[in-house]
Amino acid sequence: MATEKEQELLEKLANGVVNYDEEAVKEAAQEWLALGLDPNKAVFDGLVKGMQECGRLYEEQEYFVPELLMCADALYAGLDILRPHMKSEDVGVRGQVVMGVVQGDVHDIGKNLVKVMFEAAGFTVHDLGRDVPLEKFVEEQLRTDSEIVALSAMMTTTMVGMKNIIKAIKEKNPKAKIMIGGAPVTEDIAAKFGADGYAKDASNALKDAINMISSLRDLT
Ligand code: B12
Repeated sequence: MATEKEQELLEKLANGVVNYDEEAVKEAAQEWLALGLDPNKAVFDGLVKGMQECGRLYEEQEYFVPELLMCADALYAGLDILRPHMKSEDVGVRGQVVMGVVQGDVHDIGKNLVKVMFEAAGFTVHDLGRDVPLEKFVEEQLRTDSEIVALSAMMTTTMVGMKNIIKAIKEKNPKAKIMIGGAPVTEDIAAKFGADGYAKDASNALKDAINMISSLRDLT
């Protein structure tokens, strides 16, 4: 249960994102850390909650793209402060992951949160950024010999591109494990596209990645 102070700061973080008030977000993030509270909670129960509300306002046509861009800036201002303090328990497994948002899609907040979780657990992340062409994923997996490729898509239109990326990677390296995610992606879609895994959020993504790497190491 969050204390009254925690609740107040979580609301300040969420409202700061919704009202694209970078200063309020920064203040709340700093105060949160000064109190020695868990930064993961501030990110997921504060910043991300605020962004979910922005999505609702966009759907109701109260917000448009310019507002969403400012909300994203406010979220990133908070994440910049909290990220260096985010920690995860020692998960005992480490690996390399190629990560990116698929071609045509610039929604990178979710991907960056998955990255934060992976890095906190000691994984090496080769981040290709957003709007990444198919062949970049294939090249980077081969170049780095990463065990996992993590693909993110936030639009139904761009999600379909994942199928071709999965096929191309598997052709070049059948051993590479591919996990996909993003709001429109489901377990069913992941199975249909031939992915090895799907997770609905960043902490489940990390759990899946640990399982995938453990299973690969059991094979060798
Ligand atoms: C913020 C936002 C934007 C910002 C993005 C800023 C940025 N730097 O990311 C901007 C303003 C740029 C934007 C633009 C557009 N957007 Co927009 N946007 C959103 C919004 C409101 C929030 C997305 C978000 O950040 N959520 C918060 C994060 C934390 O959640 P998440 O991304 O889902 O990530 C979590 C999980 O999905 C998972 N995950 C994510 N990736 C991965 C990867 C792996 C491997 C795994 C395992 C898990 C995983 O873990 C994450 C953390 O827990 C959504 C609304 C919504 N309901 O999602 C619309 C939304 C995604 N956008 C939409 C649209 C239509 C657009 C535009 C086309 C609008 C326009 N007319 O121009 C453009 C497209 C630009 C492009 N080519 O990509 C639609 C997509 C509709 C659809 N089904 O296809 C949505 C759903 C809004 C809506 N209801 O219509 N958008």
